[in-house]
Amino acid sequence: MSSASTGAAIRISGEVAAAVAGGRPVVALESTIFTHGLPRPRNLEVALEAEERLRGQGVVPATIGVFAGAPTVGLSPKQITSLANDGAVKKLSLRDLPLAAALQLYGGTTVAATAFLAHSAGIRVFSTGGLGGVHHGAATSFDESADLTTLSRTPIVVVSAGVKSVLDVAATLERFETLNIPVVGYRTRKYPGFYVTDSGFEIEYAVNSADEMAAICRARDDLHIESAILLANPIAEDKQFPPAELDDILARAWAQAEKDGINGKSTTPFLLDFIRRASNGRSLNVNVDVYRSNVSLGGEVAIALTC
Ligand code: PSU
Ligand code: MN
Repeated sequence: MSSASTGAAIRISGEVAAAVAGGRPVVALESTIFTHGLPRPRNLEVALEAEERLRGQGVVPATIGVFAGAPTVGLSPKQITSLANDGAVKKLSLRDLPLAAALQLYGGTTVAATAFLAHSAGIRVFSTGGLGGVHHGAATSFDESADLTTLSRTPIVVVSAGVKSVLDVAATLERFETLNIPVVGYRTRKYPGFYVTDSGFEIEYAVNSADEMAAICRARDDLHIESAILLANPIAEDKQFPPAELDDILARAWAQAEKDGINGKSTTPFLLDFIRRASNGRSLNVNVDVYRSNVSLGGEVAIALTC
């Protein structure tokens, strides 16, 4: 049986392809963070600033998303602008990529889809804000992000500030263990809670430098282990969201989500938006600070991997 090609190939920008081929540092960036995670117009500023930040470090940014059906590694500033301003753009996880390709859709890619595309393009480091994980009530709702299973078979380094406390952090850490996904703290053994410095859970290992992280990454590759390594980078204590206030907002966010019957891929954007509104936008500033710090650290790790 023969089959015609669908042409659903991954499109890699010339700049990213040349940097990967030349062994120069590249950091992948996701797009759901700016299509669904942050409100307009701040989303576009944050997306473009992340790229500039990396360039300032001598690192090539590779913002990843789906443009007119094409999974694209290294979106142009014009493409980023158009996705950031498009209210109808889709949130695309890994399972959605074939549908998006065949239907010529436009979308922001989640951590799962972005990690898959980055690794396919030969990129070794990916910076994001917070990872998806296990939602509260998952024992009955089965709501666990596809980020988890995808990262279990995608050998890349992912820099994040942990998972947001909107999630069940304890259950998420257990799933990392089951899925052979190591978690390494950056200068801490307290797992960060995205908006807050410390989620209240300990992790076993910490590194003090990007070089140490690069050594772990090389060892993983030498062993041909397929899973991602998570580098957990906490927000500075003086920049975190007040923890007690966050707990109160979260309780209200969950109650509202349940009342409104929110489920599936809408859950994470709903909760983030609720927190932003309930905090009069203060959570947004924390979100942006966290992301900037992860982007810079990802740049350092990418550089360390090329040395
Ligand atoms: N964390 C953020 N902002 C986001 C997300 C996570 O700080 O926008 C996005 C990421 O793209 C992540 C996705 O992969 O939410 C997880 O969605 P879900 O829970 O539906 O898998
Ligand atoms: Mn989900």
